[in-house]
Amino acid sequence: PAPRTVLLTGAAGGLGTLMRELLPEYGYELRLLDVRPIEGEPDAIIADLADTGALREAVRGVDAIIHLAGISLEAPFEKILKANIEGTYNLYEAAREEGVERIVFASSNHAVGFTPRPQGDAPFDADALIPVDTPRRPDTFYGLSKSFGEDLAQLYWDLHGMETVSVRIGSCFREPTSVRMLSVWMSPEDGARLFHAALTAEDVKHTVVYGSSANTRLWWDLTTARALGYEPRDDSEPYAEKLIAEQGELDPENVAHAYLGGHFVSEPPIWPY
Ligand code: NAI
Ligand code: 15L
Repeated sequence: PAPRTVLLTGAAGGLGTLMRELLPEYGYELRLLDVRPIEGEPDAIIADLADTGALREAVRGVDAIIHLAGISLEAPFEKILKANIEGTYNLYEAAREEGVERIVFASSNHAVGFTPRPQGDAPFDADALIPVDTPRRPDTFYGLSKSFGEDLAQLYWDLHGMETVSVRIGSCFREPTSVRMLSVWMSPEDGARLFHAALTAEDVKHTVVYGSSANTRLWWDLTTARALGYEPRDDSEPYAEKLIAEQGELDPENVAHAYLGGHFVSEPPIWPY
């Protein structure tokens, strides 16, 4: 049966807020968790991913988990270790102990951020698109923690039969705000479509997918995402003219434009907390 009750970790964050708006339309009952309180959500579970007792209670009885909680930018290794590496392990252990069989893991393009982007004119040929099995090349400790999360998911499938869809999200915001985002943008509505597909597709084992809309300037291969039943409907192209007029085309000589991870490879944004 399709999962109904879903634990959404990181529910106070940007993507969590978007998914709180969009996922109930698909019939999900969301249980919310974050270390920060969520305005207007008095029933949300306020807990740190370090709190194994709270996690155990939070996952009890849910059909699936969408795991968004964690540090979403670059940070000192010790902080990434605690929130993203140990935190994700703690969540998987709680899920294993409570018999939760499906997790959707918010991985990131930064797990492969040091992969050179396709060069030349978009749209790129299918054989130029970056496949999901490209060697992982994290661009930050942050990206490294997402690489760990994907391996953890594989281990929990192989060892315990727990299924995960690891979604290497591009940039999921209301609108694309940079020329790079024209290639990696995932509209919130397509994000909800992809999470729904990841929650309901059968027999996913551990599947890695890229998370983006069907952008004209797409850099990566959406085949594994589409195989889950995901049909993206949006394309960043209507934003292209304005963004390129403001920012110029991507410059092949600029290191911050040369890789999938964009400016994360040279000047990553730092987690402010
Ligand atoms: P965000 O920073 O807005 O939200 C993350 C949430 O996790 C925050 O509300 C924060 O309070 C919570 N959190 C952090 N550490 C925690 C801990 N130890 N215990 C419990 N909660 C904790 O990030 P955003 O943009 O909403 O991203 C959500 C997830 O998706 C993150 O895992 C991020 O790495 C991933 N992602 C997001 C992308 C995007 O375009 N928004 C792109 C690629 C990946
Ligand atoms: C991410 O992984 C970040 O969490 C998000 O804030 C964006 O910076 C995104 O990648 C991106 O690559 O644009």
